[in-house]
Amino acid sequence: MAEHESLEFGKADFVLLDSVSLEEFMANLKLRFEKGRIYTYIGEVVVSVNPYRAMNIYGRDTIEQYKGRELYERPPHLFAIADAAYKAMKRRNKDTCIVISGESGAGKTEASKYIMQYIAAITNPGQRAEVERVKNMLLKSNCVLEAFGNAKTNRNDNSSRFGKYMDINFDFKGDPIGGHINNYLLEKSRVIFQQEGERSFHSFYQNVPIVSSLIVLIIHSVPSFDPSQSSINDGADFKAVADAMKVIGFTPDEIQTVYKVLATILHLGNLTFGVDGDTTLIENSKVVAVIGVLLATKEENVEKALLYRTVATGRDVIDKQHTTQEASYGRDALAKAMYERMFCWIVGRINDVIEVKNYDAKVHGKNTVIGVLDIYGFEIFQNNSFEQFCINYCNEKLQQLFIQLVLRQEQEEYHCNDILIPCFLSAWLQHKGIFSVLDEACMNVGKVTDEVFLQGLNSKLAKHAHYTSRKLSPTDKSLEFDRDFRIRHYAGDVMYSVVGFIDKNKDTLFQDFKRLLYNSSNPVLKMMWPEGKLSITEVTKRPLTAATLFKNSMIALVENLACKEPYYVRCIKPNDVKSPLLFEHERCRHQVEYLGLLENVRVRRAGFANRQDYPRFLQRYKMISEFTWPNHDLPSDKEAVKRLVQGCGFEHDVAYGKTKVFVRTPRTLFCLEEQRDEMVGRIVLFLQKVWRGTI
Ligand code: AD9
Ligand code: MG
Repeated sequence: MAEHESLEFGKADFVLLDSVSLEEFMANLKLRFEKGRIYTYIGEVVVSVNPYRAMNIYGRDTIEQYKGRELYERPPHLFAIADAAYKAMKRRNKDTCIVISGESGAGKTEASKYIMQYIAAITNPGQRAEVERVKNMLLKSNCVLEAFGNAKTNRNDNSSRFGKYMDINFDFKGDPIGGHINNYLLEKSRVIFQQEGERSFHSFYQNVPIVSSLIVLIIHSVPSFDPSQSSINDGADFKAVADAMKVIGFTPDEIQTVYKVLATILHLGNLTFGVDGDTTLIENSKVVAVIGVLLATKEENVEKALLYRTVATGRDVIDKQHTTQEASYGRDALAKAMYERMFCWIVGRINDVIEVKNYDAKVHGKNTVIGVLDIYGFEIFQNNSFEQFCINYCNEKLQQLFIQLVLRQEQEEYHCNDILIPCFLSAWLQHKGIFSVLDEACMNVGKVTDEVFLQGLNSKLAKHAHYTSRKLSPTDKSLEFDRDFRIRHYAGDVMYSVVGFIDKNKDTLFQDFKRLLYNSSNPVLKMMWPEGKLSITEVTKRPLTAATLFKNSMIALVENLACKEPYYVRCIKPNDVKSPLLFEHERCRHQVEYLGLLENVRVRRAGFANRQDYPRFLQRYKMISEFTWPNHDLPSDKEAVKRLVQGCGFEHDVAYGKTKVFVRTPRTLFCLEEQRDEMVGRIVLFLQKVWRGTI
């Protein structure tokens, strides 16, 4: 019996459970996890449980086993999904996408890397140099983006603090010829603040030796920065990142500028302000001198940008002095903005190198795409702020898309093939309104505070079943402070503190800083800040808020995914202590429920496990029936398929749509596959005998 059918490892597809109940689902998931079978199907969806240990299942030999195979021929694996997406793209010219979801630490980023490695391994059999170059760039880009966009959090030592969608473009031969990365909202506040036990972005720690030496060289001063609490091998990672940046084609000047930006941010962290009478001043002015050197600008320009703001009043332009509070706000905004801008610039530079150039579809055929989505997972921390709200909103959006694409799409397919299935869909919440209340609050003239925003939420969402706050539920003990509000997300209740929402949404960076950076004599830095070119009188437009930008980028992302053929990986985190042995039942059950996995199984079971159009089905199985091998004389392929199925005795498990045949359970497919294997074996044997002349 094939391994994927063996009971010892549980059911390889949840559709095969004897009955669909949460208990059975959980028992199967646990059994498989304990037996080291971390992947299980629901039809074509892969459910993955983070093993928290190195698994010997991603090597060259495993890749070979999955290459070109059908989904059900091998035990469940990410490679099978990657191969299915690849086949759909290559054989049927479909743009596909692989959406990887699950909460923080569930294994999304690791999965996305294995998928990319698989695609790289199975393509370019002709070893074309240009394709090899592209593949190498795509793989190397992961390493660079992780260094600058990931950080240790209390949920995950390598947590993605940005969302990433990567398109891989293929030519008519099915070889990668380029790609494009879209990045979504980096959690830049981490640059200036980390919760207890967390770290800033890996890049700061990896580059400590080089950044420090750079600073010592310049001014003999080292920023106070604590690179401790490292469970991560920063030294080795540094080498890998430096190498990857070189391979991608970052110039030495560009790499130096990156170090200088990191060093500047570290120094900004040491900068403090004081007052002397009416004058705001910088207490440690030596730091300003260092920053001036690092940014290739005059010390006095740095000082002025930190202490004054240029404002236009009618026709006059005046320098208005900051209060210490404003100056501190400006300093932090500068540090965050410099990091974010550098990150986006790095993504842009990678895109310059990997983007498809000189591709003429008329000459080369259609350029098809596989998209891989790896975002930050749903998260709840001790303190949750604007960033968590955006991250959780993003996860909510993707969950909605899953319902729409996987659950609803199945239904639609049966409808248009005149087959009806019952509806098991549950209604998930849509978080409408919070972003617009936030934007409204930010638009107010006069003093806008977080409290005003909270009042807005309280009045707009008072009747919303999924929203509450201390004001609305004064007796609720969990809402400890006046500033707290709580949202019931699909994946759990999250308490947010309203503090900082307005500032983070407005995301103001004084124009003076933009001009400072644009006027740097370092051309790389200057390039990162083109808008600094505008003078104070030319800047009129109010920039879009962070919430609006994020929401728009999410809408665009969802539209992009929705027009591709989707493949899903649903990741589950088995415990909170990163243990390879612990399957925390309650924790896993919660994830199974909110991911809608049981609904997924029900829809799939009530519907059909597999569907193929008649010619494809016939092509694959025609050798197992005397009525269809080598050719049939029936009036249509549909009739021929019916005849074939009758002959095999599977009629009870099959339904016939207008254009497609539907097979209810994978077991039937396994049997068909086995019979096919046997027949192919016999045919080969027969032909060998013919050739040898023994027949
Ligand atoms: V977050 O939303 O970015 O915070 P992810 O991306 O879901 O999160 P990640 O892939 O980073 O989680 O996995 C977390 C850790 O689990 C990894 O650093 C590995 O130590 C571990 N992991 C995850 N998947 C595997 C795997 N297939 N094999 C071995 C794994 N270890
Ligand atoms: Mg991740």
